[in-house]
Amino acid sequence: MEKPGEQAISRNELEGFDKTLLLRFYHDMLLIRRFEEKVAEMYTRANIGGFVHLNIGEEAAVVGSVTALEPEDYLFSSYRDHGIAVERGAGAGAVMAELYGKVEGTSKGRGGSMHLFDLQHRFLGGYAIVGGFIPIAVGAGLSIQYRGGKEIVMAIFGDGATNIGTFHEALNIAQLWSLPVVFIIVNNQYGMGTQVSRASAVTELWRKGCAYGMPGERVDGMDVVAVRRAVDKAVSTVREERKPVLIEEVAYRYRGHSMSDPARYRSEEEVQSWKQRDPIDNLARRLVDSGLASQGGLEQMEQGVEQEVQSAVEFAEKGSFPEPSTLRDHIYAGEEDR
Ligand SMILES: Cc1ncc(C[n+]2csc(CCOP(=O)(O)OP(=O)(O)O)c2C)c(N)n1
Ligand SMILES: [Mg+2]
Repeated sequence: MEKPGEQAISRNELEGFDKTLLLRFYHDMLLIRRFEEKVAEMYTRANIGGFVHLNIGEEAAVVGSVTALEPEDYLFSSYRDHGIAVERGAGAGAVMAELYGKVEGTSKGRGGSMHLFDLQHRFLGGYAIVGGFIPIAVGAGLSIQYRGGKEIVMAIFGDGATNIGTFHEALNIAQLWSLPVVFIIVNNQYGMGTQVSRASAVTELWRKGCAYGMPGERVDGMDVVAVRRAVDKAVSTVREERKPVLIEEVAYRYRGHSMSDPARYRSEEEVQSWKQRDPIDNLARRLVDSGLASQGGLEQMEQGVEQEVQSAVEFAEKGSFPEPSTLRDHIYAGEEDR
């Protein structure tokens, strides 16, 4: 039963966000959820190989962060990148094809799950080394500054990455040289099987920016509106003042670290307690309560999303595997090195 005053609260929470944008948030989060569920299914059926890390549970963090960027901005992410690439515009079909190892994929079938890449949408990867790409994102910021550009860079990584040396080196240089980078930590509580409190001396991870005089904040990563509000603020600081900001989005991954992780290091009660705050259900309830959408309208949107995911699978299945003769194409080594 709804408590008195709840509607007014939901309206207030959604203030400043128009209906079109809120419905887009709902659509995009649902698309990521259904896409990832399909990836899990296709992995189990051995249509997808290698390692696969899903964004399920982190949809609000992905959508609230990535939608705050302009098309000319640059985006980097860890290997947990399917939802991020889809949200940036790479296309569910091209991302699925990459997971299938097909030439129609974002990296011509050579990268797979952890190495999605889409230059056209300025999504510069997909990196498998924890924390390894954070200095590369800072390098992109330096390049923008050097050219006198107006773009900014966003780097999205996990809680575990904040314990890696490169994170600290990157934050230091970004602040020292006033580089236009939004650093986003998706704190999903674990780095593989290790809880944040067992790996990090400081558990409010955004505070790590204080060591470098970098402003930041922590936000509820299960609430897409809260995420987008915080990231909007960070993006405008970075864009206008040309200096970095660190945001921590507190979320949870519902599945194991990768498809091969049975997640025995946490209790079912813990997982269920986070699912109570599911980002998609949470937004659906607020949309309906505030009269911005009807239950029927949301169900119709869900059918459309399922169709989009089905089309992505068909696109991937119709695609072709790279010809063995092209094995040495698209690599850095020159002709003389082959
Ligand atoms: C430098 C490095 N060390 C270890 C690993 C193995 N490894 C892969 S993912 C991972 C956990 C990272 O956790 P986090 O940064 O919180 O990201 P999440 O997977 O939770 O999104 C580890 C230790 C790696 N890929 N790179
Ligand atoms: Mg983590």
